[in-house]
Amino acid sequence: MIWQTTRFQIDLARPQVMGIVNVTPDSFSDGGQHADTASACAHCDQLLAEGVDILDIGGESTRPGSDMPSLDEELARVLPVVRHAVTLGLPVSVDTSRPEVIRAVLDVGADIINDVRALTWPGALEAVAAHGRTGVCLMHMQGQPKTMQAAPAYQDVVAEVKAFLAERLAQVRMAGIADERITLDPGYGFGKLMEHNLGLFQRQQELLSLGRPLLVGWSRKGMLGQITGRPKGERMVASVAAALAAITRGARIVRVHDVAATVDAIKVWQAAGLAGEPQAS
Ligand code: 7PJ
Repeated sequence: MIWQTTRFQIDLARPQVMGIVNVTPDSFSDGGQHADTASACAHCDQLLAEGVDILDIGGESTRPGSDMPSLDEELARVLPVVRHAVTLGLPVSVDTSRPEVIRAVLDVGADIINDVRALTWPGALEAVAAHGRTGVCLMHMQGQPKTMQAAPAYQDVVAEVKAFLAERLAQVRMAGIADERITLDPGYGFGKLMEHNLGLFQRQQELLSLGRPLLVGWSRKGMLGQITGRPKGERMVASVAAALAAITRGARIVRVHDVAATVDAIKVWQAAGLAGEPQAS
């Protein structure tokens, strides 16, 4: 399978490492250490040196309980970093839900829109559809970041996530976005308790029957803290293990903070024959 993006056709025969570049003062996992443009750009360079396949730049913290920045603030955070990242010769994804931000970053050459709200905000779908090749990741979330962990509830988490992604996939196709541009994400930690995350993870392969590659993010998330008892700064090993488990369960792109470690782990997984093309179950 390939993932069509603005400038690159990403070959998913090998699992791809998407490296996280947060440009937020309140980001979930790195305490806002890349909040200024220069350090975020330097972080892009660092991840490139570590072997990252795709950069994912975000200016809105979507950690549980967080507020949205203003549009101007989000643009001021993201645009200069995207301008730098597109000079590095690898696909650049931008984590945003706002149509104005989508248009602005596509105008400066971004390759992928990664939307935790699956292009549900008015105008977002049209902004992506207006570009003929831009890639998109559609993620499931129950609720909104501000309140999503207050009382997540599901009858059948796998069925509900799958139905949501199927519905978004249909809408996105109807807007004229070709299948090869689309990846799907179950949205671990987004309006999900431990039991929901684990239930979804155990049956992750069922999502492959939607026919699109899966992108997943476990990196440093709360559930890994619950499992290991470790604070955010000490979750690298847990995050690498989760990334490998996700690949084994059919994910083709893993969104991570710890790029060098994940790249090494995937090389071993591949050499061992454990990272082959996934099968739907
Ligand atoms: C995800 C994301 C994820 C996708 C964030 C964090 C919270 N985008 N953006 N999937 N998580 N596609 O990094 O912990 O899981 S922000």
